[in-house]
Amino acid sequence: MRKEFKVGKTNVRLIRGDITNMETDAIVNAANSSFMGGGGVDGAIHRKGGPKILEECKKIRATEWPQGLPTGKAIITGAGNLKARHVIHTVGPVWRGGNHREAELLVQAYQNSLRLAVAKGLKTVAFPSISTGAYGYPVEDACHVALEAVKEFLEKKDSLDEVVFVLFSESALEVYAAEAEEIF
Ligand code: AR6
Repeated sequence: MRKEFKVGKTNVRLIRGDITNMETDAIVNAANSSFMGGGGVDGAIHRKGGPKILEECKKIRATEWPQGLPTGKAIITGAGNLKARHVIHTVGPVWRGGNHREAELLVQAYQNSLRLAVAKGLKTVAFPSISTGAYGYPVEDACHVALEAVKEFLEKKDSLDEVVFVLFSESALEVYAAEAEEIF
């Protein structure tokens, strides 16, 4: 199955891996609204990236988002000890059956992350499968929303070189790859 696609000038790639090993300009963190760390990808990023990331998050929390980061929004910090240059922290929706604006909020999480990357002049961005772990979004539904959101964004803005989806399991990679064949 194909794992590489093109939208305008931008490559969209699907790989299996650990997002903390990526050397992209930014990796995206599937955070929660406190953006003070947690489990899953969030835990892995803060563990491996070291305390600098949390320090920056605390400053942004104190100044810009004292009530926490709303679902669908994104912020950017450095990446501490990681090989990536930046971490974009976004909050995906908690799955509550599908009739609570989950899809719309998941689109916002992807597109606001990409918007921030473009605004900072970044060229390569890696995403995990947002919301499909602790937040319970079924991966078959989430991958459709994620790939459509990225495609829609890239059709309007062509300044990124590459968007990579880093899937943690072979099964998630297969689900994403099958859906990508339909979408791209
Ligand atoms: N690299 C790539 N993907 C990963 C990694 C990794 N190192 N680790 C896990 N995944 P989750 P969510 C996959 O739970 O559902 C946190 O506690 C994982 O298999 O990390 O958006 C936050 O603080 C799954 O497919 O994020 C929030 O409270 C996907 O990443 C909450 O979880 C997302 O799983 C956010 O939940």
